Amino acid sequence: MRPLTSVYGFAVGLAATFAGGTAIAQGLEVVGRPTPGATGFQPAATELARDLQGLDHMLLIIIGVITVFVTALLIWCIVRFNTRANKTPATFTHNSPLEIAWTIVPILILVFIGAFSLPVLFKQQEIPEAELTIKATGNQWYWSYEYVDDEIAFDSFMIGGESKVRSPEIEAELTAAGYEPSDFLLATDTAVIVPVNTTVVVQVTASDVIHSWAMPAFGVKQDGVPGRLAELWFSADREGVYFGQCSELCGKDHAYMPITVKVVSQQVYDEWLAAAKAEGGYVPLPTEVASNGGPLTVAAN
Ligand SMILES: [Cu+2]
Repeated sequence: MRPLTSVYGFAVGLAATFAGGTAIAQGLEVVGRPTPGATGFQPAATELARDLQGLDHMLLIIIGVITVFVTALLIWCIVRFNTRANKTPATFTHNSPLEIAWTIVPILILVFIGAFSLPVLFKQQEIPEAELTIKATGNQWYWSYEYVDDEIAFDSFMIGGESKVRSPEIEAELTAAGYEPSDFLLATDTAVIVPVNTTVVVQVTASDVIHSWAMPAFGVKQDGVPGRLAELWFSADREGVYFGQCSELCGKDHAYMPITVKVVSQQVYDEWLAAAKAEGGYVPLPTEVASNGGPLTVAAN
């Protein structure tokens, strides 16, 4: 009986994997994208994102306990001390031990939260030495990227950004670029290509109004302000395709300037970089990239 159930479980798991839409774009798994109806976080692909999500879960527990405690206290007071249950109310106005307690306890809770949240904040804000520096400039309504040490620059427009309405033509365009039709509003014609496990520093600015470069799965979001150069950093530890969006209301097409990042192996990155340098701008990733990020090789036998 047991082998049969495990085979069944395996089949169900396999079916779920495919039905669940482990979408593959250009040989890379789409890891970071919003899920309709979901309320949780996208899968964390950086230490920063894991820290943020851990902090959020811890805060949820603390908030939950406090909410339950206050609600229970409220209900107890309503039931125990209403005029019918408590005909002769007490007349005291002070209770020093109680007042000291309800001042000290919240302070301790805040200090406890601060002890966990400040290190997370500092880790985001203290920019480490960059192994790769990319300048991201927000424009109305697209992003421009410069690989500052490699003299490559390109713009990144939403696929289907001209009409902004999902149509069979745009779906065909998405499919041709290696995306799912449901990646409409997220996929861009070019992508930020970065190697896995590499400290990437993104210098964020803008040319016209304030924009914001945000990548949920990396746990980063930074406003791009015209005339200023702000920085964010990440080191993605999982190869794949990640989607983000401009996160500062920047005009009528704010919703149509998404961000696509592809995290690839060092080898694929080096090949891409050489090709992009030779071209003097963006080149697509080699389409035959195996899901492990390495070049797809055909067995010789
Ligand atoms: Cu914007």
